[in-house]
Amino acid sequence: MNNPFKSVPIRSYEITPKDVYFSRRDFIKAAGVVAGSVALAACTPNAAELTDAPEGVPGVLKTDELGDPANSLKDITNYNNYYEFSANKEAVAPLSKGFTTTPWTVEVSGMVAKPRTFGIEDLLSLFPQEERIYRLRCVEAWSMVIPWNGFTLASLLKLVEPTSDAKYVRFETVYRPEEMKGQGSPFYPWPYQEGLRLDEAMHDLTILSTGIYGETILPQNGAPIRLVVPWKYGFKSIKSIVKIELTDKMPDTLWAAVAPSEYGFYANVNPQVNHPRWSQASERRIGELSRRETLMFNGYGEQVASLYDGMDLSLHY
Ligand SMILES: Nc1nc2c(c(=O)[nH]1)N[C@H]1C(S)=C(S)[C@@H](COP(=O)(O)O)O[C@H]1N2
Ligand SMILES: [Mo]
Repeated sequence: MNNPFKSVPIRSYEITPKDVYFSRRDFIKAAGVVAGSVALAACTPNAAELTDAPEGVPGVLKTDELGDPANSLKDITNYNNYYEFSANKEAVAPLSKGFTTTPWTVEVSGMVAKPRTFGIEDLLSLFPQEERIYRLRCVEAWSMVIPWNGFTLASLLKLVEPTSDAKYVRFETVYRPEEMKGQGSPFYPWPYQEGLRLDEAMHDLTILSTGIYGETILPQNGAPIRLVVPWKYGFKSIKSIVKIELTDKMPDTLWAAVAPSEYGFYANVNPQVNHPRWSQASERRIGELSRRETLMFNGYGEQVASLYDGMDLSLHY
């Protein structure tokens, strides 16, 4: 075989239409050309990227508001950080297969006028589902573009009516060591927990997600419900949530407990503030060969920078 990458094992997510044939931008344009796009779809391993197409009609690649193509469903569901299952990103999908997600309840409590426990089906029927195509920037300096389905966290919080004392929101992942072998590790303070300041939680960009690419979200991505905060490092986007608590104290977080000098409470994506062990100035977009420059607030600065007016973001990392 005449494989130029012979000496290097190639993972499927590193093979993109660009490597195979021509650029993804040309690919998007070509999607309008029936014969061309069908031929290309046939020779690209990322054919799952073709979405929204009625049967027999060539699909259109989903893009975020910067024009960046969404990652394939295959990449999104096979390269995951989910330490409850494994610290190996490629092992999470097989290990989380069959994880029990029904029945499932989310308890919303603490400093609220109307505490309530929701069944997952209540959440799906109470709040209209939207699609949000967001970049997810992992603190480990890789990123993906993911078409989420979900609803704003604000719509849920408004329903339970936070009291005037509430300043923060604390989130907790399910604790189920029988099904999640990683929770047997003594090196982490389980269950996973995370937190947001109340104004961050109420921001319209902050969503709870129950789906990806219009399909029910899979266990590896945080089924049946997970947080997505697109201007923060991925670890803030806590998976498989069972508890949401309004509080007046800054919540402890799993990663800050493990390594406080590396993982702060804010965790805003910031190319100027490096991780103590590596640079945050650039990132590897899964599916691309050359690195990209990391954008301040992951490219959502226009919407969120004012939340941090007057704060020294190198101190409040
Ligand atoms: N409960 C829980 N939530 C979690 C994690 C985890 O290990 N456990 N990993 C976080 C990290 S580091 C990232 S980058 C994202 C990855 O989300 P994805 O696998 O859906 O892309 O989930 C976050 N949420
Ligand atoms: Mo991450």
